[in-house]
Amino acid sequence: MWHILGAGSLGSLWATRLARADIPVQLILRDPARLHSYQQAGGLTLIEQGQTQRYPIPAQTLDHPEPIQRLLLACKAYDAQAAVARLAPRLAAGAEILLLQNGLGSQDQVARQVPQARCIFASSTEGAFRPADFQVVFAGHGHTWLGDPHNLHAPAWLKDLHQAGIVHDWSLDILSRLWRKLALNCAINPLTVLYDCRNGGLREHPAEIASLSAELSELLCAGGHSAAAEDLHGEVQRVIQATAANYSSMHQDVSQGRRTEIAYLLGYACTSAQRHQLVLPHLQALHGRLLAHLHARGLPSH
Ligand code: NAD
Ligand code: KPL
Repeated sequence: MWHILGAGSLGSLWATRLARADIPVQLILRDPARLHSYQQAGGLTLIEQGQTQRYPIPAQTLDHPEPIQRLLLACKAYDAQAAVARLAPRLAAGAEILLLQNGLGSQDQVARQVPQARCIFASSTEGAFRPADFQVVFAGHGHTWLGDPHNLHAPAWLKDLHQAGIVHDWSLDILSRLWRKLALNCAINPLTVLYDCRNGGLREHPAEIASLSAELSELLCAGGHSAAAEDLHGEVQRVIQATAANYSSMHQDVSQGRRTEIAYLLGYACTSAQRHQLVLPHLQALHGRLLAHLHARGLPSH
């Protein structure tokens, strides 16, 4: 049985694909009001390549007594620790938690909160969004890497993901994967917010992209992730080119007045630089500009 916390974009994308493959799934929703709205909706709807299908997946609230053996945590990084704290009493012996959060920092917060559970980290390039409550559009096929920095042994339930068509690999160095993605996000997303542009608009700022990529590479190497630093600048340029017409996830959050995951991306990078006593002036200036920008719009900076 998979318990899935959060009927947002990724949680719904995973829940519907697992349910479609006849794998037992239970959704965990915040409170009775949200459970009631879900029941009124009659389930989760997946929209994929123009096809719409509703799945009446069972759901329960956070404080339901059923024990949890395997939890997919599909909330934002800033909600992860509090959500897990609510579920801690329900975790069975040997429970496993799959963490879908982008960036870094929330995984350690969760692991500290529930030291008895095995935490598996994920890094995903899949794309999904919610056109309405309890509906999800599978917008971009991608890949999900899973790994556990403390235990290289792959869990047997990866077969469920195969069965559900969730394209994935078990990674023996998930931290490097997460750092590489964090570096790409730090080089691209904040500038798209500050210049209010699509990713392709950054082609007009090659010097800034080059200095940020160089500083992020230095940070990755200082943290022992030199493989993740390899040709970072080249990959940043390739991602900008390949996603030129898209707005970055952070741009979408800010333009829709939503809280960003800045503390788990650029904030985490700057704190880590301080810890390594690195002086990274472009990265630190970018952080300052982004914080001021968010502040001016009344958005949280953590
Ligand atoms: P989302 O905002 O669509 O969904 C999060 C859901 O979690 C919301 O429905 C929210 O109500 C719920 N939630 C939060 N706290 C809860 C609690 N205590 N109890 C019950 N429900 C709770 O977010 P998302 O887009 O699915 O993103 C989740 C994570 O995946 C983020 O870290 C994001 O960066 C990452 N990610 C998303 C995508 C994407 O395409 N959406 C792609 C890659 C990575
Ligand atoms: O992952 C991304 C995002 O929008 O969050 C891209 C733009 C691909 C890289 O930063």
